[in-house]
Amino acid sequence: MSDAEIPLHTPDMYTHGVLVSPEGVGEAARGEPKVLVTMGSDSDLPLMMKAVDTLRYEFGIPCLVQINSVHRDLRTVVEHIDHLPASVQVVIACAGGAAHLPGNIADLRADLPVIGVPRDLGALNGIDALLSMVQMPEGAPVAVMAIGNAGAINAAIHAAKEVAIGDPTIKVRLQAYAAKRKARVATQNASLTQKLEGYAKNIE
Ligand code: RP5
Repeated sequence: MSDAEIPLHTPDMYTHGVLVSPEGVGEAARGEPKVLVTMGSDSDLPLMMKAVDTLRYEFGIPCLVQINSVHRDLRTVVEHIDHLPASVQVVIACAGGAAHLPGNIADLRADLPVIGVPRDLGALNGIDALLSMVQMPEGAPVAVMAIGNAGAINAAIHAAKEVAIGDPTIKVRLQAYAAKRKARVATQNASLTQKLEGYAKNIE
């Protein structure tokens, strides 16, 4: 399908979810969502924007962003997750505290891989969310990332790798992303002499 043929997103296309693509947000977005990025509260959004932006700008993958709270409105979560667009191939789910959202989705959707992002929140600073997600009993797996920002970005990369299994263009973008990371090491090595001289001056 060429870019011109990809339909513009219309507001009634998704229930309680917002499409985000490289072209824009909501009505300005294009394409079909390949990834669901969901979270327990919009207070998780600053963290999950790291995942949304990585999907959008690094890999050009449209995603559906949706709030799903298993402790405030479990029935709506079931409704949403049962009726995801058929184009969704992988779910990224973030929560803080006693974080049941990713595990619940893993049970509701036996057909979709679920990636969990523990939010660094509250008295235990994310350790509670990490353990709630990673200690899923047998049968409902959640691929759990690191607590916080690194976890959100890695969730997007991992989701892109899953989408790339059936889409060679995403494979190319993953390779370009890896090349950028390698270039950063080369740049650091190139400026190392200067930095070491700076440290030496401070000691003298
Ligand atoms: C979880 O409770 C959410 O995922 C969030 O991390 C946490 C706190 O939510 P708010 O009280 O900020 O809405 O369900």
